[in-house]
Amino acid sequence: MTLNASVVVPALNERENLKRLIQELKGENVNSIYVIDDMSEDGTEMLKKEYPDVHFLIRHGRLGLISAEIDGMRLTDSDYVVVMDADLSHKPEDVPKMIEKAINTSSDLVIGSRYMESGITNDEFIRQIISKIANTLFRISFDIHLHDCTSGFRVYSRKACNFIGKQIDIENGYVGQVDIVNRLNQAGFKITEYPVVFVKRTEGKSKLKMREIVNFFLFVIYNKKMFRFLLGFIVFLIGMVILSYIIIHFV
Ligand SMILES: Nc1nc2c(ncn2[C@@H]2O[C@H](COP(=O)(O)OP(=O)(O)O)[C@@H](O)[C@H]2O)c(=O)[nH]1
Ligand SMILES: [Mg+2]
Repeated sequence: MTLNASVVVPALNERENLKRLIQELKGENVNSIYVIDDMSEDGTEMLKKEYPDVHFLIRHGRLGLISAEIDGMRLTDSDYVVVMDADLSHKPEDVPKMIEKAINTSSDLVIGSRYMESGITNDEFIRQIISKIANTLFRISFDIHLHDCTSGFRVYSRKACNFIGKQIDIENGYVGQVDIVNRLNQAGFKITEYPVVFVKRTEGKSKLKMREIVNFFLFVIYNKKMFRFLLGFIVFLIGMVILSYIIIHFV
């Protein structure tokens, strides 16, 4: 049975990865695949001829990861929209399982989670550390108790897509992933996770730049709760220093 679901794949210079991904996705019974390409220089556009049944949106210049995902959501009216990376880090075989989870639990967002029980990642050590710190800070700052809010492997319900499509000021870089989780959570949408196996890319390069990581930390720290947390921590440290001084000199 074909699932009433579309897959949206943001892609920037991922030609070889895309070929494999499209082949593998075709075995997973989704009803359409949308590739949102930001004028890649590696000939990704040529794949349009090779795969006439795949929809390609070629945008004019690098317009950003989250805007690519949202443009993809706007192009389809399927009940569910799966968003996944082009680099084969996200396994197509998890797609139907994540959709099933969305249906069975009436979730508006199912996050493919690397960090919940049974989730696995073989990503580079330093990337795992950054990703785990990012998730922990987000959890503390926004008080959202999920394991992997930075994951880009997701299933959205139509209702969630319509909601996201109307938001005009969502962060456009990688930090947009947590911005979306926060907005959906605040609006009362149901969010669950599904354990996935994340596989480190073997072809092409990551587009994650230092600037994106800094943006993420600024976003999390600017949130009032994190600001209060940091302020509390600094006051605590100053208090400890004063107390130690008093004990050493006067007691
Ligand atoms: N269309 C589009 N795709 C992007 C952009 N930035 C990243 N991507 C794609 O988004 C996905 C995730 O990016 P990736 O570099 O793998 O991020 P990482 O897994 O965090 O290293 C990949 O499919 C990229 O090709 C962008 O600005 N525009
Ligand atoms: Mg990747």
